Amino acid sequence: MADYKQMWANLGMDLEKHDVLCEVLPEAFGGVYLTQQDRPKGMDFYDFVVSEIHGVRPAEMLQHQKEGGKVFGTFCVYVPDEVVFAAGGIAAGLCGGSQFWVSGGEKVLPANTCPLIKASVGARLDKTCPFFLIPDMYVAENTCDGKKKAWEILAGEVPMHIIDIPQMKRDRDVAAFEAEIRDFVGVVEKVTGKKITAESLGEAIKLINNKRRALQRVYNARKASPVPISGKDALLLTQINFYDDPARAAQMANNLADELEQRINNGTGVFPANTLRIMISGTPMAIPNWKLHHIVESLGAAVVVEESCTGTRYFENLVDETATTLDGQIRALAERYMKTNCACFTPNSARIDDIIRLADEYKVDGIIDTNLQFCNLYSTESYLIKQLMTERNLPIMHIETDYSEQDFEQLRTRVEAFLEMLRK
Ligand code: BJ8
Repeated sequence: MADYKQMWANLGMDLEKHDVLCEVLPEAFGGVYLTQQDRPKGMDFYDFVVSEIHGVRPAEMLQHQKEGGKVFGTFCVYVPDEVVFAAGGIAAGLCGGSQFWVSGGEKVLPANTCPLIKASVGARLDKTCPFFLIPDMYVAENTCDGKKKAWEILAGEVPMHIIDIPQMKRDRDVAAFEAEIRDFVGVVEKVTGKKITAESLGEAIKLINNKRRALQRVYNARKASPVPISGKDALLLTQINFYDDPARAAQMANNLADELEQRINNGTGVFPANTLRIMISGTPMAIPNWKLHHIVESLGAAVVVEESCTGTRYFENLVDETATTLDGQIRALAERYMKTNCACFTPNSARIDDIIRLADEYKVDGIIDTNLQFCNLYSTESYLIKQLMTERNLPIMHIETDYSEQDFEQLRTRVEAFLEMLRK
């Protein structure tokens, strides 16, 4: 890795503590990723990004700020990145996925808070992640109780804009979200000092849609048997797409998709054709949370799809590109984002429909429905999901876990038993 020490020092990072992370991450990544056989060549780019994880993209963001641009850190897939890019800003997903940051969050949050929130708060307060220190503004939302209270703490650190996410999907809720996006346009214009026009928003909509289309191509390739890419690699691609430059992200994902489509033509896969095909549904897996995928795939099954915000929810729906006025574009954004099926909505039956549809499209043999510990929303929703999947004879197991390694062996045993049951 290039030397970024000065850049980190200028950001006010705790270098000593950060060194500990820099020591453990390559080993963890090597053990989980570099031991895989026959990985697509297109994954080299993502391996490089991980090898420079706190260097190369943060340096680009700082350069952007030096040139007068603004950076917005985001925490949820309901934040419309298009608005930020339309004003010449950079939007970067910030959710923390490492146990390393959890203790920092526990200093100020109740212990029974989900690890994603604790890690996100800890990464900022402990000053051990450049991504959390660079943004001019955080953009967050009130999807769950843990998040909305945590943002009040982080608001003491960074200017914060909260988007009010409706909890139902009636017409008036879509209209309310449209008004939220309109407000967000005003906030972004104020922070960046740039006017958002129908032209710039139209271009940003295409930019982000193109990234979504590229991810759709990669995921479509995962429908093939033998599957041409591991679930772990697909997850890494999606995780990196949250903060990479969107044009480059689309290009790299398209390059990977070209290779995967070629593999399908040649009948080449990373697992044998008769490998068990698993869907993982539930809470997002922020980088570097690869735990469950690693367990499943090291037991000889393939994760072929993720029904999550680090999976299909991130890219399945496109924004309508035909609107030519700002009003029309903002309406199109509201309609697109409100199609996302987060467990913070009630009812959320469209998520269950999605799981059934994805099980069919990706020809899955079994579903692992998972939630991060203390996530009441997804944990409660798992009851109905299990009931409805069982009615349809779709084998399913539920897992609640966190970022630690403590339950690794226990999870491994449970997943092994589930896979054994599927093999019978
Ligand atoms: S749209 S899933 S990214 S809120 S796991 S922090 S819900 S207690 S992450 Fe999410 Fe947006 Fe929904 Fe997606 Fe709270 Fe649950 Fe923790 Fe969660």
